[in-house]
Amino acid sequence: MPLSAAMRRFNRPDKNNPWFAKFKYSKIQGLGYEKNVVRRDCSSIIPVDGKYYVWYTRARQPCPPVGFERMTAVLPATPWDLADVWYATSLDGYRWEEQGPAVERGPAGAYDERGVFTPGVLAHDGRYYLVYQVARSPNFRATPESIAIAWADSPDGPWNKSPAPIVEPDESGEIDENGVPEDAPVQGAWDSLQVHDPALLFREGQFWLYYKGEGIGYHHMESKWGVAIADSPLGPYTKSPFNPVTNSGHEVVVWQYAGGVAGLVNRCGPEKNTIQFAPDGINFEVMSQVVVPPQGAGPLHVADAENTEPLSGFSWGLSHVIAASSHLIKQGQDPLGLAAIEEPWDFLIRWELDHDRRTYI
Ligand code: AAL
Repeated sequence: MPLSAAMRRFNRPDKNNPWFAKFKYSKIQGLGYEKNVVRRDCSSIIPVDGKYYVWYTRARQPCPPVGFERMTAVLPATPWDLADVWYATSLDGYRWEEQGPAVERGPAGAYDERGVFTPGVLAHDGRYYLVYQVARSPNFRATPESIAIAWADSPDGPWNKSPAPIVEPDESGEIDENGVPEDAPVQGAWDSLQVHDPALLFREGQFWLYYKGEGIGYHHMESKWGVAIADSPLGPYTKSPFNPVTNSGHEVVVWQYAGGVAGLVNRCGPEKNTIQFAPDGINFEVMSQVVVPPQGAGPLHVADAENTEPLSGFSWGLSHVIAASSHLIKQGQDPLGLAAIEEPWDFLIRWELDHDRRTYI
């Protein structure tokens, strides 16, 4: 049978592809919708002594975000402004108990004065490491954001912060007095404005910190991922000369499989909504196209050696719902009753793989 080009591409049997994923979503207890409280951008989930632990951005805000033009010392510019990293535990992955802050904003003048948010976690050699975004004050759209780290001997803390950020934006590019990064007269590198969404993996005896970059002179939805590598968890981290390692992707979601690194590439760029795999951690290839993926997802962490299938390290977890513009509603699905929510307070839900592969939608 002759095949058109489109049908030759479609012929790739995604339904039988072990990298293909569909998702089911459900409400959870303890981290759900709450007026004036933002919960979003969770870490991966790690099991410790029979309990699941998760870390996430948490902000109590007096009003919905007012934007960068109107923000003040107390009025938030964005849902993740004026936030701290909190954590919660659960026995079953559905009923969560919010435990309180793990890492909080620093004092006036500190590199993390305005916000600590969007954490990733790594348990390694009996220690726990949280990597997260930090924002300085004042916080404008053009203020660089960096990545910092804190470590503890227990997942319950106390956490010891690094004296300085461990990954900074590239120094290229220039923004003019209008302060609009997209309109910058001199374009910078792909990660010259902000480095975001850190996720830390231990592989081949080194610490691989994947992150999202946004650049001066680019639209902020032109984000891509890079990686910075260190011999010790606290650094120093060196950015890979191959960066960026993806041409697409927003929040970073990575897991280990067969000695390589897999990732959910979400929301931004020509390869959005794909699962990709790099056997060497650098050279990512598209393995499948996925349907309605979770936003800001944190999967249950599974050790590399136990990941027998491509998606064993990406089987269930938490993710956030941007209440005001839920992608689920846009897709014509509203299993969580989001359309009824009046005010835009982001919250966490649970996702899991949907093994019904009969349809793509
Ligand atoms: C998220 C993440 C980072 C951004 C913002 C909060 O989805 O990509 O954390 O800074 O949006």
